[in-house]
Amino acid sequence: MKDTQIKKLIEAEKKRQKKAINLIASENYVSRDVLEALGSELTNKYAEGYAGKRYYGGNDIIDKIEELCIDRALKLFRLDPNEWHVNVQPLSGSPANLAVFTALVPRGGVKQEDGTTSVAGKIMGMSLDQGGHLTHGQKVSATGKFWQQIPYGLDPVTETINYDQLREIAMKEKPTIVVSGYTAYPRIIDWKKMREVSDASEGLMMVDMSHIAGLVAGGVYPSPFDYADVVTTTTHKTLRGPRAALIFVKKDARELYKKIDKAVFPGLQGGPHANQIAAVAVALKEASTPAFRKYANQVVKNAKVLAEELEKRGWRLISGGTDSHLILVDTWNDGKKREPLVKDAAGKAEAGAGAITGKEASERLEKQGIIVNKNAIPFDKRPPADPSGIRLGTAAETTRGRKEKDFKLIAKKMDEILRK
Ligand code: DSN
Repeated sequence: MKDTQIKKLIEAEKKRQKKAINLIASENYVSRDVLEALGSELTNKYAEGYAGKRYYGGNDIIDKIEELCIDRALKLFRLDPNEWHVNVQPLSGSPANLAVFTALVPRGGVKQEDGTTSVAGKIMGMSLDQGGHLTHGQKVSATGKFWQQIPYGLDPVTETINYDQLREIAMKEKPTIVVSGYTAYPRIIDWKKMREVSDASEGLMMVDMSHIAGLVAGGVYPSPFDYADVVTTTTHKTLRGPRAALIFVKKDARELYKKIDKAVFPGLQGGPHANQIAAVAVALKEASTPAFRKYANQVVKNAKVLAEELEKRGWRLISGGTDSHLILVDTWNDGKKREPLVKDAAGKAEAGAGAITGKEASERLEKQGIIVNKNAIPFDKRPPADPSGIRLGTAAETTRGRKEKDFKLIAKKMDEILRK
């Protein structure tokens, strides 16, 4: 590279990534093949439209790449192309979710043929502070400005989803769409029960499986495809691909997929990024191998060990543990030091873990080379910029070959850093 300034910064970031222990739950390390596809000449091509229906010439090869990506996406999640459609063009997760709502949820303030003005449809989504994502209808996101969010949260005692409560909200509010799949929820989601919630409102069921897509592909987390109408996912978290997103849509008489394709292009995007689509195709092929299944299995095993080892040392975990790659730790514990749980060799108890805010915890860990993100915990009394917890994930370090014994050491080190 001739641009020495950028080259130096890339080298510095490479070095940082190599040295750090990366516990950011939404990050991973892609293969050389994925990087090669991303950095290829495919970036030079404009391809507005869809395969076989482009607005520019010279797209025969790009068509083949997009079709291959579609084929691989459906195969990976064991979907029949007669029953499921997938759009592989979304640039990332937020535009993918925006495209779904643009296509399927009525907007307010639009003059109708009969002279009346339309009322905005409702998106039922988990609140941000309970583990939901910005694009599931939060006020600060376009999805909360153009549509009305009907928020839901967790049970305050179990810190898990109370499906009966959700059904009641859905029956009362009648949202157009109910969104599940979260950004900070460590447990298995009962898709069948989420279907019942959508049915209670006679609405659509959308799953944003961004965090867990690699686990679903690897067969270690239940698949939402038996129940959902629409499934979105980013491709760069547990799925271990480039930054991009996919929208899967059930194909039936409602023809929702036609509306969604139109919302992606020309609704919200221009030319798709062919290099990104090729890189997604590479990642999808990698994710269909036995090695990836083994990887996904190890991700969950590692998360369980990390959770157990932290809990053993007195750290409170939201919902008491994890079923996935993700752990949410209440480091603040309402400002109270916890009872000591670990005894040293002489039988003397160590100081109790906590209380430390999420911000301070993440800063302290970073200074010692462990990267996490501060995170709100359900019913957090602290502000989002300095919340009560941290979020951890095992996908990235498992890619680097770390196993249970390594995560035991990581937990020990984290405890030593945070306890001081
Ligand atoms: N930023 C991603 C996450 O960390 O979950 C979601 O957008």
